[in-house]
Amino acid sequence: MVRKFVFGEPIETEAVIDQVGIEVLQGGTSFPDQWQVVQAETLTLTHCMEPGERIYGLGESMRGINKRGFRYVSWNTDDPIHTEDKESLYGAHNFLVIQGGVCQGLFVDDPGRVSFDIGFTVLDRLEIRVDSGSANLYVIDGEDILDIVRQFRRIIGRSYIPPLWGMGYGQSRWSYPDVESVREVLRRHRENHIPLDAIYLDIDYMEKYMDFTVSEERFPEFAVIVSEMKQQGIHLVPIIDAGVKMEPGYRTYEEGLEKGYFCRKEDGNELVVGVWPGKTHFPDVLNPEAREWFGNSYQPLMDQGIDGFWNDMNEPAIFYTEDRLLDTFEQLKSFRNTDMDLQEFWRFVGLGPALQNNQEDYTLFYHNMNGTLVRHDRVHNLYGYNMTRAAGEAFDRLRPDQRILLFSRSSYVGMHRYGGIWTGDNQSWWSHILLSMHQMVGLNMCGFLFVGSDIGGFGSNASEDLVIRFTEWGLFTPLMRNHSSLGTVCQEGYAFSRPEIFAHIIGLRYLFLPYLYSEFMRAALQGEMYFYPLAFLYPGDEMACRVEDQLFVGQSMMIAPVYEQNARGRYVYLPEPMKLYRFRSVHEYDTEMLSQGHHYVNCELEEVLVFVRQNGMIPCTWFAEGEQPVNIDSVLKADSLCLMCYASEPIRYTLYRDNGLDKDYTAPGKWVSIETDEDGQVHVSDGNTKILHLI
Ligand code: MIG
Repeated sequence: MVRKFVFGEPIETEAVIDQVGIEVLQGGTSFPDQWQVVQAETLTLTHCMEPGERIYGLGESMRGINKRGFRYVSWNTDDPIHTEDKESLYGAHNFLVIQGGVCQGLFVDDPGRVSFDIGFTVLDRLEIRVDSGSANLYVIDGEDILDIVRQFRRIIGRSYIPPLWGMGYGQSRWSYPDVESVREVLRRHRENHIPLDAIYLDIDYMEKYMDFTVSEERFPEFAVIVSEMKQQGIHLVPIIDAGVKMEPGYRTYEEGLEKGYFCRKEDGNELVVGVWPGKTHFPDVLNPEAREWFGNSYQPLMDQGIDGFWNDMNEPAIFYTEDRLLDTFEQLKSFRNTDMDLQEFWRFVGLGPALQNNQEDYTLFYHNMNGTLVRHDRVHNLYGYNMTRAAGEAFDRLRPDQRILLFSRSSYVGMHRYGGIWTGDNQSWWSHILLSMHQMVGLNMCGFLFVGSDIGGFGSNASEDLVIRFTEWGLFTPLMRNHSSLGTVCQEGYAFSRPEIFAHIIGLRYLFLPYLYSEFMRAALQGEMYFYPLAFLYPGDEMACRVEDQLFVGQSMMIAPVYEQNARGRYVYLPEPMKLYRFRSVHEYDTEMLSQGHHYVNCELEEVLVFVRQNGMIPCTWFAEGEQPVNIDSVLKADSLCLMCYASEPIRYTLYRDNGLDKDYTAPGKWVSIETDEDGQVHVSDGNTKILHLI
């Protein structure tokens, strides 16, 4: 049951799109009594948490899967240092579920600043503060957490589905700045038998960082390059930044200016922001007309054969504004006659850093929302969402039958309908493998299924073993992309001493893909999770509820990645007996039966652990002896499957199979039923699929 409580004068975010069956109530009245509500200038909700209550959700945020014990602030921020004290990252996902005493979901739909103090200031107190004082609060009651998630997902609409090649392995780097370096990335992957489907183009492919342009010098005849890559099974995926360069003669700039589609200040002038291209304007993607226009700007690249994009800097990130810079010059003057005391010193050195993402800058400009001017800080968390929506809606208009790859850095609930996200600038730190595992759960809960983190870590120098372990986790994330920053060591699989390890473990992605894709589609079409924490599947098992470093991928497969330096194994907890597969390549593995309870399992650097649940079945691509996957075609062309199974009785699995390109997701014939009978024989409902082996 979903109830909507309206407080103050909420802003319509279009996060919730299906209002059918939702009871609408005015704020305050009959609000569930486990909450205390205070409505003054801000709106505050307080709940006293029982010792056994766990709080799940909040999408992309720091810390554990159970969010108890910290304060989180929804305020989309470009902050590349994800240490555990950070309250805000790139997204605002104000959905949480209380599990334990009560079982209740709550979505705080407000695009301004919202904070969640979950036992941080006071151990057992959960306090939610909505700064604007207005919000639509959706309260969801259900049988259990999965039921609540399903109801929430129904009202926010179906998740974005990428083309299947977008679930292949992608290699990225800031930057592969010219066609030669792109060709080399491809060549070295193929030489080392590391499968690859996509190469990402970071900002240097553009002409002077101007969106929708391509450098003639570094990528001459771009369309020819794109098609040359396609012929070799590679998709090029360019980045698009939020800021549009102020450059006379540049079409996007001239058009946006002429039509009044850029964000303006109170004085009517466009806000001038310094980002990568120098002086830029922000397209007003909250204005439906401007959004349509900005979306159409992707077309020229699509006409050159591009079928995937990633949207960056859309918090929106501000290096500095013209206004702040002038103000800083003024303040600098006051240091002329300084007596050089320490207060002065701190004030002085603080002037530079205060330029970046300055909160005041977010109060300087306005959005035209259906004729009403709304100051940016009131709707800050909607920017990345609507930039990506601009693209997503344009793709639906321009290429109605084709799936286009799309993911974004910044987001809000609702953006999950248009694209996926990556978790931004993580670091080559061991702790960030675990962080990524934690983030996936909260993200899945609010519909973000096509998600992943920069494999190997974006910032800092990566070591070979770290990238290997990171990849062993990343091969289960729907978006599987290795990406790293300018100025750090190269971290492509071939850049290290043992490229064969990368070939083997990345190959496993293509081995498991029939199952991973199927679970992805089930999650998208039925409002399910893709990654489940153990607590969601075994809520009655107290020990299972405590586990935060193992996840289920779908309901048949449990994973327990190794995320510690020098570890050659780890402890796992099994809520029920399982069959462990320890993989070294698509051909090499051993198995072990494990009982319910705690175990220490070995896992060498080049090994990947997969646990199959009782009566679970995991359909995999069948690779003949000596055959190694090259790209997604190796999966699509294979008409045979092998099954990882753990069953003592007949079992059944429904597998989603299609060409990975069309958008008629629910057309008949896409779900294939695979059954085993009493004699261990396998039956498939679709004549084209052969099952070769039970493994
Ligand atoms: O200010 O385009 O998160 O993935 O490589 C940095 C350069 C801008 C931030 C993105 C990162 C990307 C980088 N960008």
